[in-house]
Amino acid sequence: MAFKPALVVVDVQEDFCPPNGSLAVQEGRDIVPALNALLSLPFVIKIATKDFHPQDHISFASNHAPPNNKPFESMFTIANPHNPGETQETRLWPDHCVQGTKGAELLPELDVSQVHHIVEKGQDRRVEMYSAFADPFTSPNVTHSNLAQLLHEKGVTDVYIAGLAADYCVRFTALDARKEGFNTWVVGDATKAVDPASLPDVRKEYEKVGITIVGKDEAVQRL
Ligand code: VGL
Ligand code: ZN
Repeated sequence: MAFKPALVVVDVQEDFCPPNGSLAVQEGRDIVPALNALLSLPFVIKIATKDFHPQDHISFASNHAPPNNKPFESMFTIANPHNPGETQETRLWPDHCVQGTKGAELLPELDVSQVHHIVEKGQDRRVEMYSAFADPFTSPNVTHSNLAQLLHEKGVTDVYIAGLAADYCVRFTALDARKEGFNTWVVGDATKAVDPASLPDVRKEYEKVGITIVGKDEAVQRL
């Protein structure tokens, strides 16, 4: 099968970056030159995703009662609205990427002129949605983006994923890309993590399912 690569640039938004982001990932802004280098390449389709929450989103610590509402620390059990027996433990966050706010905007230095399509995710207040494909519930999912359909329609064989954050939205987007049957590549030096200490476990998870971490230069050469 011919090599038909797609690029997915995940959540390169003000709230995930210093200096002012509410959920700033350390050095989050520093990956933009690498991302712009990737964006200049002839991928079949280049996609950017945006975390795009309503103010009452379930992942915001501010929407929960004390004492279990500490951003970054508290966990919350979310039930699948379609199947209340199915639950997910999720981490609570500071308010971030609220629709219509500065924090939800893509970084102005990101070369969005190269982006063909933007996927917004996390709009359903009832569920967390790290993956750009769907929320984590499986019986059934509560919300889907049209991303899998779009990539399949374009005949994509390989999905290259970069952006923020390596241990959350990049990770779950990569896992779902693999589940959709794509050869899946995470461009490691074009990501940054909320918890860098978690990255060895993320790497093991990728190995198990056949996701490969590549360097940006390797990705550039391949294209
Ligand atoms: C993300 C935490 C909460 C991400 C989104 O983009 O990795 N992390 N929402
Ligand atoms: Zn979020």
